Amino acid sequence: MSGTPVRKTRSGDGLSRRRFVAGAGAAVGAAAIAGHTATQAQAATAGATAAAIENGVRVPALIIGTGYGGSVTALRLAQAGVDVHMVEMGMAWDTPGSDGKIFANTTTPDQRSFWLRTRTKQPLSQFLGFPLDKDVPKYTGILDAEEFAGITVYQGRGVGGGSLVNGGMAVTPRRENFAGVLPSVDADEMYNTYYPRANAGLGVTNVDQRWWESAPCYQYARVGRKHAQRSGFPFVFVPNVYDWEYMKAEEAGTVPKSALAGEVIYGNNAGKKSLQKTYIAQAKATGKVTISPLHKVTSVTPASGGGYTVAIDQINTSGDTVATKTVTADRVFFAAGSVGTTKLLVRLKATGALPNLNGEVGKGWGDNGNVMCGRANHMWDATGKLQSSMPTAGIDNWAAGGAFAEVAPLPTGIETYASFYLTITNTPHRAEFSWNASTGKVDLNWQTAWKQTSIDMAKTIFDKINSKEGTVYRSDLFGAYKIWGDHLTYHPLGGAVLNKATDNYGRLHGYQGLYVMDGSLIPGNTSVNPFVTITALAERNIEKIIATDL
Ligand code: FAE
Repeated sequence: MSGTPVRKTRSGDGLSRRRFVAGAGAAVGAAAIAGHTATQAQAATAGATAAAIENGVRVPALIIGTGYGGSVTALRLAQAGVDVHMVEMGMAWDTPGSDGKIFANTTTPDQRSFWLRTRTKQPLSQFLGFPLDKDVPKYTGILDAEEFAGITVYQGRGVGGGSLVNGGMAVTPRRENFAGVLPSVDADEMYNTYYPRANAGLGVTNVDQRWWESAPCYQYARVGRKHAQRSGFPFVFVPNVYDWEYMKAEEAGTVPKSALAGEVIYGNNAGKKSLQKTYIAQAKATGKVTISPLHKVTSVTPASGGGYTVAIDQINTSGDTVATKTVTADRVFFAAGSVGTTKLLVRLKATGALPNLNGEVGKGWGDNGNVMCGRANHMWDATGKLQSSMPTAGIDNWAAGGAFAEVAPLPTGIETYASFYLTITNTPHRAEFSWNASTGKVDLNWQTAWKQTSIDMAKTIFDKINSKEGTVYRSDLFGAYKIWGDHLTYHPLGGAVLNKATDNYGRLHGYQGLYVMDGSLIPGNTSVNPFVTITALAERNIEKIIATDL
C-alpha cells in the first residue's frame, strides 16, 4: 500500500481546513493555515534601552551585530578588559507581549514573527494546496525573509541573531570534511581547542537516548532512523542547545511547553539556550558590554584622528529612523551575519567609504547547499501528532552523495504521516554580491538553476528511501505540485572569506582595526549546520586578535 501526500489528511478524512493548524519547525519552516485566527498579540516593546550608545561618543570596540560571531567577540574582549559596544538592528526580545509571551508560536505568526513585512513569507508556503501566508502589521519582527534575485535568505533579527530563530542543532563537521570547509585553518587547533570551547560556551549537549527511544515527540525521528537504516544510510544523532531536562518536564506537563508547542522559527519562550542565555549573558555579566537594540550601522569610514567613524540609524518598531548617531570606534568588528556584513562592506567599498578593501569582498557566497523536501509515509509509519521542534538527528550521505539530511520536525499538531528534511549538500556554486548604483542596493547574482545540483545530491538519499519504502515525495508544501524547497536558504555563508577578503584571522585587508567575525568568513558551505563552526572560528580568531592586536 503506498502513501500518497494528501490521502490521509484531507478534509474528507475528518479534518476540516479550519480545524487544521499546520506548522513546521526547527531548522525547517513554519506555517499557519489561512483562516486560522492568529494571536493578535501586542508585540514586545523590547528595544528601547536606557543604555543605548550615545551620539558623539568614542569607544574602544564596536561590534556590528549580536549573533554568534558578535557574541563571542563581545565576551572575549570584555574578559580581556575592553569596553565593548554592540549595535543590533533588531529588538532586545526581553519583554512579553499582551499574550504574556515574548515570542509568537510557529503555527500562529503575528507581527512579532517577520522583519518589516506586511505579509508573512513562511518557508512552507502551502499545505494540502492551501496557501498559508497572511497579512501582518509591519513590525521589527524576529525572522527576516530577505529576498534576492533567485533566493530568499532567512535570518534572525534581534539580540542573539540567528540563535533566536534556529533549530538549535549544534553540529561539528566531520574532521575529514574540515579541509573543504576552512582550508587555511589548522584543523588540529580547531578540533582540540576551539570546537570544544564553542560547544561549551553554547551549552551543547546530547539528547538522552534512552528517553528519546520512547518519547512520543521523537516518533518522527525514529521513523526517520528506520527509513535511513533500511536503505543502508548512516543515521547520526546530533547535539542541540536545548535544555533536555526542560523538554522532559514539558512532556510531563509540569512546565509551560516550548519545543513541544512547536516553538522555533519565531523564537522559543523557554528551553532553548539562545545566545541571550549563554555568551551574551556572560558578556553582560562582565559589566563591560553595552547593547543597543534597534540601532542599525549604516557606515564605517576612517576617522581623521584615527579609528573609525561609525554612522548608526536608531529605528522604531515600524522601521523608521528616529535618530541618527555618529560615534568613533578604535576598532570595528563586523558581525552582522554573512548577508549583513557583506552588504555593508560591498557598499562601503563601492561608495568610497572603505575604498581599500580588496577585490575579494562580496565573493564566495553560498547557501550551504540547503534544499528541503517531505516524504509521504504509509499509515503504519505514523510520525506523531506531537513533534518536538528541536531536531536530534541526521542522515549522513556526504561522502557518497554529497548530502547530509537533517531529520526535521513538522509540528502540525495532527498526524500527517509526513517525514520532513532539510538537506545540506556539497554544492560547488558560489555567488557574488555587488553594488548596484542605479538602485542604491547590493545585488546577489545567485542562479535559481544552481539548486538542481543540491536536489540531485538530496535525491541520492530520498530516491533510495522512497524506492525501498514504496513511498513518494510530498508535493504540497512549497507550492502546488512542487516537491523541492529550493527557493531559500537558512544558512547564508561567505562574502568576506577568511584568508581572502581578510587575513587568516579575520582582519580585513586594507584597514587596520577592522575585523570580520561571523559567517561571512566561511566560503559557502560547512557540510553540516553552521553555527558551531561560526562560533569556533570566532573563538579562534578573537584569541589571536586579543593576543596580538590589543
Ligand atoms: P547572525 O546570527 O545572523 O547575526 C547577525 C546579527 O547582525 C543579526 O542579529 C542582525 O540583525 C544583525 N545585523 C545585521 N545587519 C546589521 C546592521 N547593519 N547593524 C546592526 N545589526 C545588524 O550571524 N544553524 C545551525 O547550526 N543549526 C540550526 O539548527 C539552524 N537552524 C536555523 C533555522 C533558521 C530558521 C535559520 C534562519 C537559521 C538556522 N541556522 C541554523 C543558521 C544559523 O542561525 C546562522 O548560521 C547563524 O545565526 C549565523 O551567525 P552569524 O554570527 O554569522
